Amino acid sequence: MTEQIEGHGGELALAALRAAGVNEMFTLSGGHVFPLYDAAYKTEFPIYDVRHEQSAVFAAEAVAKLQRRPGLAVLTAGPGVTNGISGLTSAHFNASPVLVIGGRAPAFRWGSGSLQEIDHLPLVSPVTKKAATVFATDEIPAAVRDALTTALTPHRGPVFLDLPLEVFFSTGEADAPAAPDVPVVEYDPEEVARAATLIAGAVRPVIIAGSDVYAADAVAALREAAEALQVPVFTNGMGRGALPPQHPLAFAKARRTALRGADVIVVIGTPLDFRLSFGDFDGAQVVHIVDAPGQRATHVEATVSPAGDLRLILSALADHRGDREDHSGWVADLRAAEDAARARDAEEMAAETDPIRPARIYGELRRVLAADAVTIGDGGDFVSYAGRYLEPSVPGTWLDPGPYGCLGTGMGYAMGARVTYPDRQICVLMGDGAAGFSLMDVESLVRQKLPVVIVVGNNGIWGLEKHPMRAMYGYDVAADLQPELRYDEVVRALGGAGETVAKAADLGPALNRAFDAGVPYLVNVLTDPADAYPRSSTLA
Ligand SMILES: Cc1ncc(C[n+]2csc(CCOP(=O)(O)OP(=O)(O)O)c2C)c(N)n1
Ligand SMILES: [Mg+2]
Repeated sequence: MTEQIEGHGGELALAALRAAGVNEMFTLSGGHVFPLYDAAYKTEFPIYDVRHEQSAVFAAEAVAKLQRRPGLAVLTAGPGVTNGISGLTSAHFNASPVLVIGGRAPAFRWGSGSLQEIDHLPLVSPVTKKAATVFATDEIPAAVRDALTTALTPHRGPVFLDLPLEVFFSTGEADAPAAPDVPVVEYDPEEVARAATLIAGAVRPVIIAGSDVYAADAVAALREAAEALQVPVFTNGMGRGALPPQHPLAFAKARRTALRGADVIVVIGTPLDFRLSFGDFDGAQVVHIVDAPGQRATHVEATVSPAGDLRLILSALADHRGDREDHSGWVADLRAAEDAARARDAEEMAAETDPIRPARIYGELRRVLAADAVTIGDGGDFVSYAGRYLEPSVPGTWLDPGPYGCLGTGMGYAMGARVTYPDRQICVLMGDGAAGFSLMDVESLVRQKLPVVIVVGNNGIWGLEKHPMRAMYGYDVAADLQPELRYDEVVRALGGAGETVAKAADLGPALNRAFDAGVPYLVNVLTDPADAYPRSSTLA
């Protein structure tokens, strides 16, 4: 007979969460969710609390992204849940297995006007894989397990459950929950064979690998496939670092040359979206390898689009034994373009300008960041530069907001990263505009002894908007911030530490102090407001 468990709704939910390998919750207090706190408190399950619900969801998302297991945010009914919606939406775009458990006004008097009474489901359904209300206490463990199974099944994504007050606080019993049993998405070997033949027969093939490759734990298989077929690899999102920068097939800076010159472009584990010119590559054939059939592009037709478990598909590509074109000339051409771009970047990263340009900050950061440091980007131009100048060499160390591009991930992602890696360097690269969304959560980090380093590129403007608006209209509005604002003093007031840096020569020592501080530390770098990240169009 299956073992039975008994307890209130919080205890039953926690049993299922533990069984699924969830190790912590991120939350902001609300009476509707007290039973989960009670269950956690009594069994020493870690609770991390924040100052805005979106930070709780972003923290859960960072855990999910980095650890490839469910991240949990617990949000109170009504405004708690609605404040979490940008986080849920980001998780939706990033295919992150996040579970949000919401409180909910009592079901027995629904419609009578209880405090914070709103039906969350219509609000969260469009941005979750599954959203449901659990109406019986006994059903909570099965509902949690089902939700987590859905979240973890490729194509992954967030899920939402809410529990009416009386369901949460009542006592029930259920079978002891088991871990989710995540199905393997089977691929069509025929399609993979066609893809392999196309890539092997290409003269100038290119691979672009994205976040789902890391999420599927397919990094080693990617490397094997690239090596077997001798294809240069570019990465984005959580795919960054999949091949170390020294690898002969690892490329970052020759992307434009590669995409213009390629005859076959293999896009793996990332959508054919605006970051990849919507899959339109001037006549090159496209192989789009996705983790589930629903991820195949509908706006553009790939030559072949295998769908299924990415590790298995990439291993099958690595095993391809047919004829192969010699790609060495193509790889050498790209290497020359890469080296030339690298030399230009090196100059910019060493530039002695006054005011400081963002490139120099990254030049200095590269000296102090350890290989396994987690870097987090939250901002506009300042983060575009981070993407260009920082080169992750360990997979799963780069957290950008993803294609939804939501500002405000910074402190939440930092919290999730610190909880994941108590001993690594965690470094948030933040625009001064972005800082406004989450800096108050430095208080949460200080209080819960979660030190991180925050480097603010302080140009006194919403740079990524101001420059394009000026270019478009000849003037700009709503794009200025207070120049030279002391964000470091904000962090000090919240119990952390920091300093302002105005001269390039002072950057290195400041960063060293920051990583040695042992408390949240903000390095407020005054940068040149005239500096604009070179891009052809921001609205494409
Ligand atoms: C929540 C949210 N609001 C607005 C935007 C639009 N937006 C994108 S980048 C940007 C400017 C960011 O400014 P800052 O963080 O100071 O970085 P900078 O570009 O100045 O380096 C804005 C407002 C967004 N992406 N997300
Ligand atoms: Mg700015």
